[in-house]
Amino acid sequence: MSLSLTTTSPAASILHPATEGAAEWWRNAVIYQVYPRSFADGNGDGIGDLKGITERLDHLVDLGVDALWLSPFYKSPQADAGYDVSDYRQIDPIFGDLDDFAEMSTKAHKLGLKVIIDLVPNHTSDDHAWFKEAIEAGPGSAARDRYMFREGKGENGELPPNNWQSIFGGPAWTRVDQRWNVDADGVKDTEWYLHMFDTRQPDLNWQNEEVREDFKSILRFWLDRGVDGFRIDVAHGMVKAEGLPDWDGTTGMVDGTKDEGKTQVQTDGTPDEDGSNGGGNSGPMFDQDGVHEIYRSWHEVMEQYDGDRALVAEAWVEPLSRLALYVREDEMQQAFNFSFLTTKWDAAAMRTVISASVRENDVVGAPTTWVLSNHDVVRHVTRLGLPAVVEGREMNPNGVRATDPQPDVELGLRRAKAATLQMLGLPGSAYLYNGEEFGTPDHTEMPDEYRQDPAFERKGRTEAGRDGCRVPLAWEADKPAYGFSTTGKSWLPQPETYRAVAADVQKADPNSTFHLYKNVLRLRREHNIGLGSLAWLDDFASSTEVIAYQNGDVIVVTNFADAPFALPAGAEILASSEPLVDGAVGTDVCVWIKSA
Ligand code: ISL
Ligand code: CA
Repeated sequence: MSLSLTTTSPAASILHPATEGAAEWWRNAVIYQVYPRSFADGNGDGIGDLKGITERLDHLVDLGVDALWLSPFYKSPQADAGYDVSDYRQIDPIFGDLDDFAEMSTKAHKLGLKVIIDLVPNHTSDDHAWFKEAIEAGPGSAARDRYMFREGKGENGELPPNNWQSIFGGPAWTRVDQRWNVDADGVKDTEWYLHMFDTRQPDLNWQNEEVREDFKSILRFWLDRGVDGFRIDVAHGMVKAEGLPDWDGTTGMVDGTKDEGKTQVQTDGTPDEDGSNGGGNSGPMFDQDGVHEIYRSWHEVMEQYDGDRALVAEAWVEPLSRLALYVREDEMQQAFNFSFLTTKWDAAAMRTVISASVRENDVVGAPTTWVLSNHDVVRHVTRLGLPAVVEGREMNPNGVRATDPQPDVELGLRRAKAATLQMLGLPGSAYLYNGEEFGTPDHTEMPDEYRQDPAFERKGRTEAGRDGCRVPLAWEADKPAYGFSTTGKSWLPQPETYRAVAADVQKADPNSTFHLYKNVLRLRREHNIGLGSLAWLDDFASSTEVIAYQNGDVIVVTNFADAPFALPAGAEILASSEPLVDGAVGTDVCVWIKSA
């Protein structure tokens, strides 16, 4: 039997009013994340670069996005794929130079695209001049005060200053003499330094005035070069609790088990009423109130420039009411909604997290920043195809490898397309991760010897880590490295499955994932969805497994039920994640229809 419409007219519960009049561009923008290493290789060395990006910018216009965000391209020893910066005012030679950046950004602006770059203020590389100076200068020096150096505990300082663990695994402290022989004068350097990530990523001391001043100057350096905004890495981590108290939780990457009170991003994807599903970091190293003062000061810097420049927070913070504090009027403009990203594929769970997101952001007058995939998580096309997805653990694993349960590829793609349509119909801004418009999956069988994510080794090879979602993109099915580079080189191996998701194959097929994305992005613009409103149509269907909301003149319906859902006769279909069968919306399908 198929599910049907209720006979009474649908009652709407209005959650979010439309934004009136002209608004800043970031309120409704669709922003495309370019992962520079993996987008396009312009010089054949197998690593993506700025020249490659410039050459492929037309694709972003064809797709129909408003802006691009580039993951870090700064000078870096690449111990964490560039999230370990040794000079914030230089481009790493593997990506090009400042002229290549200017060329890329000029072309992007000519094409009408805004450019957001990544800023990494929580930590530097151990190759940064400041850190080298700190090691040289020794305990008590002004140079050491820029970082988090402390004496150890125990009789001879042999124990770390506290029990914090690195997000990437292992202790969050390294003792200086474990790495450097700086006891020339016969005195051992027994201070420890804090690194919430890799040993090569020392945390900065944000109580230090010089650190604060320098980052404002870095903002200006890039604002002067025309960037439209910054994505702020680990935006919830810069300020640590006074006294650096011990913490009984463990720390880690996103992980599929829910465990209250842990710093780990552990979630089974079931949100509470406030939107929390365990997908946030907590503990004395995260989300301290003092961090907001920094963003207020950055807001003032941004204000001095024209054109509504924007800051977007990468903050794994829950509940959503805490996350909303980052986007108060005098702070940042956007904050990635990771509670949404980590929510399982389930009608009630989706409805709960969407409601909480919009409600909490409305309190501070900010748009919600929707996202389903990025360079740190299993791509949603793969994630949603994993077995036992609704039961928990496999929902948000830290990577998938050959020995793990493999995804159902067809189911994953079906659900991912529905999830994307459901997301893009919502008011607010949305981020896409390069390749998702082709249905690009993770490489879930990458041999371990290729892995480069520092978390893989630091976790004792117990989790695959993030390399699977970072594989270079496929552009031309029949070219070497699927057109990623001219030489066939590729810094991570591409699986055979990438042939079907190559851009040229996708663009030639009118029924492809690419054309679905392109069509929906066009509709989103035409119907002013991003600045629109959200009203749940409570009685749209007789089953709670079918959820429907109205945004302006568009109704978005997602069917999570096992049975097909029959649309009203004559319903005008604007877009559908899968073709309808006899006018009915199948299981795991999302449709956009025109409201009567
Ligand atoms: O575990 C998390 C997400 O899976 C978060 O706790 C954590 O905040 C996140 O991993 C931070 O990521 C960012 O900073 C890292 C870098 O490796 C990531 O690529 C970047 O997105 C360190 O700079
Ligand atoms: Ca290259």
